[in-house]
Amino acid sequence: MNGEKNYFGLFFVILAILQTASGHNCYHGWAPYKSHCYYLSTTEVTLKEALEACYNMRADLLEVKDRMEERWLELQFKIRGYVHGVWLGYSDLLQENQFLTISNAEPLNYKHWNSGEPSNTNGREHCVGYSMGTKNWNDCYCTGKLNYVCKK
Ligand SMILES: [Ca+2]
Ligand SMILES: [Ca+2]
Repeated sequence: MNGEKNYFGLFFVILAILQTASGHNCYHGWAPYKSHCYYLSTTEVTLKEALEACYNMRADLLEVKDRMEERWLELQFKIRGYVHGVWLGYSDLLQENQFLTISNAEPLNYKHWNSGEPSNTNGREHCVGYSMGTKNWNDCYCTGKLNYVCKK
């Protein structure tokens, strides 16, 4: 009986060592960065489709924490050949020009708007995309199509 218990304990010790050695617990196909896992899309979709895809994978649409994380993401976008941009999990649909996180409706801690943005062009730009061209953020139509990242 005791021996069986010890083997069981040993199993978990080995598991813990393996996890520490690999440094993360991300599923296959998800990229690890610090304590998070990222699914980077291979197609461009609308914001609604991106939200649904992340929800189905029990993750949030990308919210960028700081410049360091954004730099890492920029490299991932480049490597994958993203052309236009990437959806960010923010919107000002609730109140114009008050951008909140879609996951928790909280104000943004980190922002990286392009100069002159958010512009709310035609009074209809209520979603946010990272632009591959300018390497920063722009408010845009929610019905456009961009790549997306799910984060958990
Ligand atoms: Ca707006
Ligand atoms: Ca804009």
